Amino acid sequence: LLNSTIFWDNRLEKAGLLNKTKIAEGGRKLRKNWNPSWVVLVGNSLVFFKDPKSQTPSSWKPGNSCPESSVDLRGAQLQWANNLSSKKNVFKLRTVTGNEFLLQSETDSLIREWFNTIQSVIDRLNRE
Ligand code: I3P
Repeated sequence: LLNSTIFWDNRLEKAGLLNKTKIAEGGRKLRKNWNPSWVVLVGNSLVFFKDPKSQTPSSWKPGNSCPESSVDLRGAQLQWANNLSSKKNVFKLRTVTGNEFLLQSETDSLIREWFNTIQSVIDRLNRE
């Protein structure tokens, strides 16, 4: 556990609570289902954890908690998507496999930070 914790700490870019809904799976449209999600940007992946009420910044680490899903950011596309929701501060993440997520926060500065950080990881992967 200690080694895997150190591994995660070294690759951790960002973690926090966002509202999330998946809107497409493999290009097929899904019905929205907004839920708060503990979101962790680590290495080349965005990892989602359920039940944020039981999550703390230490409890999502390997061995303590099981991720709900994870997204490979290589080749992914990010765009602001306030046209796709009645909520404010929404952006869309589309993976190469055609999975699409909306992520949202009521806090303007927070959602901008998430957008910029995820975009910088995508840009880094595109340069590799
Ligand atoms: C949806 C729900 C979503 C809403 C969506 C509704 O209804 O209200 O919150 O998305 O709007 O269809 P239901 O619960 O009956 O599925 P936003 O909150 O993002 O606006 P949409 O169909 O215009 O995407």
